[in-house]
Amino acid sequence: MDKEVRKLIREETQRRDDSINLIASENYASKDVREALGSVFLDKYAEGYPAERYYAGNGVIDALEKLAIQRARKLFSVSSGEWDVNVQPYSGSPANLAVLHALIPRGEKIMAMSLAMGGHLTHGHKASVTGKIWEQVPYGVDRLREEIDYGELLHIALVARPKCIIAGGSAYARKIDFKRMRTIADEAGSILFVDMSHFAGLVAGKMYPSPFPYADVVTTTTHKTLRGPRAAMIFSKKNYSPAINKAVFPGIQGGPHMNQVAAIAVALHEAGTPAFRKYASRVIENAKALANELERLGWRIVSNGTDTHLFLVDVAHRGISGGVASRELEKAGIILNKNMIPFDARTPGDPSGIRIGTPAMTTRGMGMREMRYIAGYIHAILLKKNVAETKKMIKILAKKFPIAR
Ligand code: DSN
Repeated sequence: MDKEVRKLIREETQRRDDSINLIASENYASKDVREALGSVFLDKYAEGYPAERYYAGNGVIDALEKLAIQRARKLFSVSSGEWDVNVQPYSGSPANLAVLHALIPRGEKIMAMSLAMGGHLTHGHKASVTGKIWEQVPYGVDRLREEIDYGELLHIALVARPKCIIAGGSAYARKIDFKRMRTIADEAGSILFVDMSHFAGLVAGKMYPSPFPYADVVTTTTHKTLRGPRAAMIFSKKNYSPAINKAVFPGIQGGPHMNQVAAIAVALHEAGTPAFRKYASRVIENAKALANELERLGWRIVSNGTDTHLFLVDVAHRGISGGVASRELEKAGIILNKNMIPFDARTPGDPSGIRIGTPAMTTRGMGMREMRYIAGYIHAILLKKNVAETKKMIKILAKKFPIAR
């Protein structure tokens, strides 16, 4: 293998082993998922869909894509009579773009949680192409509880009459009431589009409400709580799927990355096992334990806690910016990201919060006891107490929970 790249792989492996990863959107895929990614499927062109390819030699590829689709339906308990699945999106951003491109005429309104309140860039933020082609009608959380106010959402939807309403985001710690979102979408005459990227693994593990009984379209990345490869899927009701399939290919993408599709199939199988269900439950248990301990140590947790794998800490409440907090923690071996909190008085470049997630460390085998240690380490580093000693303890703890190879 190329010496320089091998050296970098070794360094990255070391960095990971030595640190505690609390990035809410990251996880560690299994050896089987990685093997599928590096398999022969990586260099085959397969533009088109099963039995309708533009290149020859795709018999096995067709079987692979159909297997991934069948496993996706099985995992989320959706029927082939009602739902189609597209497993070709390269990642979450093209998946979301494809849905909008397929279903929403240019210039129309899409209603979504604003990025600053916990939404996602590709839900119509002005810096994203989705915010340039479509007009975002933002919604957020209420000031007091920092949770979605469904009454306000209904009001916004009835005034704006958006073509679609997007549920889901990247920094919202509470359960989303999909049934109410459905009612609101129906009253406003909107499509209900759920982006479950963050919590898909929790849905698969039956630890979070399923959006499928209520949504028209569901997108998800496959590498977050679902613990698969960097890729995405789109589930759509039959009446929407022809347009969505065309939007993915040839609308936005060329040949699908069939090694990703193979790895998705592996991950979907893994996510259907009893062990994964236990994993999903522990992810949430760990997030709650970490949030509770931080709260006990005097840190303000946005929305007072979490129902999921992630939560936000308002570090500005103690006079520290999110940027400084994430930098200091990184130096000590705790990896997470700075994040805007609802109604943030600071800027996205250096916001008031940090986002903390437990999927990765739960995969490495940590439990609630370790979460309490980590809370103590975060507390010590941010308040500059026993920094040198704490750094050592962080490294020792991280090393006790190596990444499976
Ligand atoms: N960047 C991802 C996250 O961190 O939530 C979403 O795309």
